[in-house]
Amino acid sequence: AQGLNGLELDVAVIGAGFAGLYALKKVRDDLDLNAQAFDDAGGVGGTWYWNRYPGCRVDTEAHVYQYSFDETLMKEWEWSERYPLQPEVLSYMNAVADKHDLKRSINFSTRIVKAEWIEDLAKWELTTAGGQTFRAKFVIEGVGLLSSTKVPSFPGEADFKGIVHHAARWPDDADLSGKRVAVIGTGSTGTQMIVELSKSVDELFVLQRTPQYVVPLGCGPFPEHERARIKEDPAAFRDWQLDTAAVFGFKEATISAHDVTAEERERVFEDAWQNGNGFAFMLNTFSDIIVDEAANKAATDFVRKKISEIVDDPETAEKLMPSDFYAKRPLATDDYYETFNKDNVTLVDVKEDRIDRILAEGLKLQSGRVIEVDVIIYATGFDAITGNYLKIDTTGRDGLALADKWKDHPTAMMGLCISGFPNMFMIFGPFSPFTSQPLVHEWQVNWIAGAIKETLDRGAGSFEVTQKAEDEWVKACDEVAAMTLFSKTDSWINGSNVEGKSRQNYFYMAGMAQYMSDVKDITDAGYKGFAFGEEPGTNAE
Ligand code: NA7
Repeated sequence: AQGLNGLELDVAVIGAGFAGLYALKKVRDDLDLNAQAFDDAGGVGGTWYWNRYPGCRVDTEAHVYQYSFDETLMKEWEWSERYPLQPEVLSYMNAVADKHDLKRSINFSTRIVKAEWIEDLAKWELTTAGGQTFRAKFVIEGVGLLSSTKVPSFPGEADFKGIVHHAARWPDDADLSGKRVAVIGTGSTGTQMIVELSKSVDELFVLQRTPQYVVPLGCGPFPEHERARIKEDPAAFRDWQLDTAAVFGFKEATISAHDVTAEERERVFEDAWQNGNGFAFMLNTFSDIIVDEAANKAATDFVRKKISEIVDDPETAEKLMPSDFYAKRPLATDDYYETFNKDNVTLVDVKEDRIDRILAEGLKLQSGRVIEVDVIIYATGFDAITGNYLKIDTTGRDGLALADKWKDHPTAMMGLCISGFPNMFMIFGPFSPFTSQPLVHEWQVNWIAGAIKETLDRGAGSFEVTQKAEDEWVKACDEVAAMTLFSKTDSWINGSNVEGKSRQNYFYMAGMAQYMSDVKDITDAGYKGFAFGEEPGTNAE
């Protein structure tokens, strides 16, 4: 098919998840530009298109995990649950796309594999997996923070006679009832799936490498008081949410864990446990859980005590107890620890006894123990933050490859731009605020649209952040992150889950309210630290 060959766009949006959908809407309808979006998936949804594993649900409250740009929809949409299951999130995203007639501008099943800046034209040339090429003046990448899957490779994989699934590539026709199943990984994905699968499979083996602190989620019907708040004034509701540090539906605690008695601390943790939500347990109990080792220990002692109370078998309880800081992406899943009391669930500590190889009948551990299963499921996570950008072979100014720029120590400006890559924007790229996503995507997309408009209004050919400004932003981010315990704890947040990846800070940890203020200062100062190049592009200094 002729298809995309020769197409000339104002804006190419890569991705049709929460980020890409709104970016398309914004530039196509509000800026009235010639824009199209591209997605590897067969429909909208991004993360929510791919992640269909049993038990998959959003663990951020629905009232913050939605768009705010369409106030009518915000008032009319009736979430059924406080934390909706994946099909409900996906139907919401389809409803948004349909209402705003976005699908006609989205090329589904179309993976962008290459992006090259053409200096003479001041345009990007994009190539699809099918080998078609087209051009766009601007590129907006809404490719996802957590979507480049990471699957370990074990010897003997080809020998396995059973079925293998990856949580983020779940087939609709998978039926595990009555089967013997091994789940590898106990992060957000693994914990949700483990609880759900334990209800239907014959035998479930949980292959845990590093235990994590898992608090209850607190599932239930969508709270009526939040519905009332939204209906009354959607914009005010949105602004209130954004004016927090982490945008998880609450103003973070301001009291130190040291400033209350031991009894009061216990009561605060117990209330948070009963109410559910991982981010609330971490950030809305005390102000210093993520920065102060003693405060952090108070939280971890509480969770360890819960584990020993809930789990019947003391040996299993011991294995489920983490010993590192409570400073990873906090997990929240109802009935997680209770699940290990079920007769059909077995915890296997694969840190103590590593997975040696795969056999025809299952997994063999280093001790020689064989776990016989019909199904192996990988819930082993993602090459987060930078991974999906690097899957696109991207070359910027002067032949600079993104893979080279990011080889040793990735840097970026405000999570939005990369020096050397003019007219290219990211949504929630590296050095974005550490927050929940949809409302922050909107805020970032609005900024991107403003920058595109400014570039066009000035008659400029290109818009690019200087290396100096980028370095300053990263340095400031690093200073704040170094004060947190996230920097001392291995997880995808600092890249330590992927072998060979730079272990470093990747986030702006000073919170959304401060982020908006910092970005606004830069913008109001005439895009300080950015260069507008002539049309067609010239070298920006
Ligand atoms: P995570 O949180 O990165 O969790 C991955 C899990 O897989 C974690 O328990 C890992 O153990 C485990 N893992 C990874 N590789 C292996 C190998 N080779 N052997 C055994 N176990 C392994 O990914 P999720 O998908 O759960 O969640 C990602 C984010 O999506 C989440 O934070 C939310 O924001 C949404 P490890 O801790 O590395 O020892």
